[in-house]
Amino acid sequence: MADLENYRTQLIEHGMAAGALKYGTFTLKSGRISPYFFNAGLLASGPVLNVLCSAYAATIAESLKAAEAGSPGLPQFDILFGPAYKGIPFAAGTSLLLHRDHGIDVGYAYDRKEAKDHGEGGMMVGTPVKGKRVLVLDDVATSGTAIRGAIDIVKREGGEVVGAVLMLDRQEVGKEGGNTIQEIETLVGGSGRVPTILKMKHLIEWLEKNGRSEELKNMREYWEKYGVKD
Ligand code: OMP
Repeated sequence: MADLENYRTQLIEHGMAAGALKYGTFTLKSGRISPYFFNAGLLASGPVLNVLCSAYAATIAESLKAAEAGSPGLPQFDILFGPAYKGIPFAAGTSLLLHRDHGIDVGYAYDRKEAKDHGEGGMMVGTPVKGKRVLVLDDVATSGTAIRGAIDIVKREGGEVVGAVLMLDRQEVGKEGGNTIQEIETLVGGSGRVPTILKMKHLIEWLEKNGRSEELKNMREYWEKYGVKD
């Protein structure tokens, strides 16, 4: 737990230093106008990938342990699926660290944006997901459209999606008008099945600690409009 808290702070600070986490005015995929944006595609150096994938691996390991102890959490799984493009290096790095740091051995897989019509062909690369228990790994959830798309890809390929892990839960209202994460949890089997490294509340806590009052004001206003309580 202490490790995870440490990773959260590092991820926020590395994210800001890399220009991945920005404060300003941004139009989101869902059309919402947001005072911040986290572009995981800019988490693209050895040190920052180390922080991010270590955080994904610790989040997954902790959630598996919770479920083993009878609390809500992730069930055992066989394959980590990272949707193209941003999810590809993250799923590969996380499967490596699950093995090295946690003794958890799983395959990894990702999709192609365009089907390959020669050689092995098809839409998927990596460990075949057909008939396997799959954990979907994605970057950010706002209204839940992107993560639903990734889940659909795995299902279409015959995999059983048993959960999802996210870098950032923006803690917003979902497509069905409820809590996005709860909506996705229902889709993949229930409570505790969508652990996340960071939540919007962690970003707010960091801004509070660091006296960033202008950003805080905008974040709180946005939260009033689109935020959901835990
Ligand atoms: P939903 O599909 O609405 O959940 O939005 C999540 C997707 O939006 C992510 O997969 C990103 O493509 C993008 N996004 C970010 O990357 N970072 C953000 O802070 C916000 C969004 C967004 O557009 O909502």
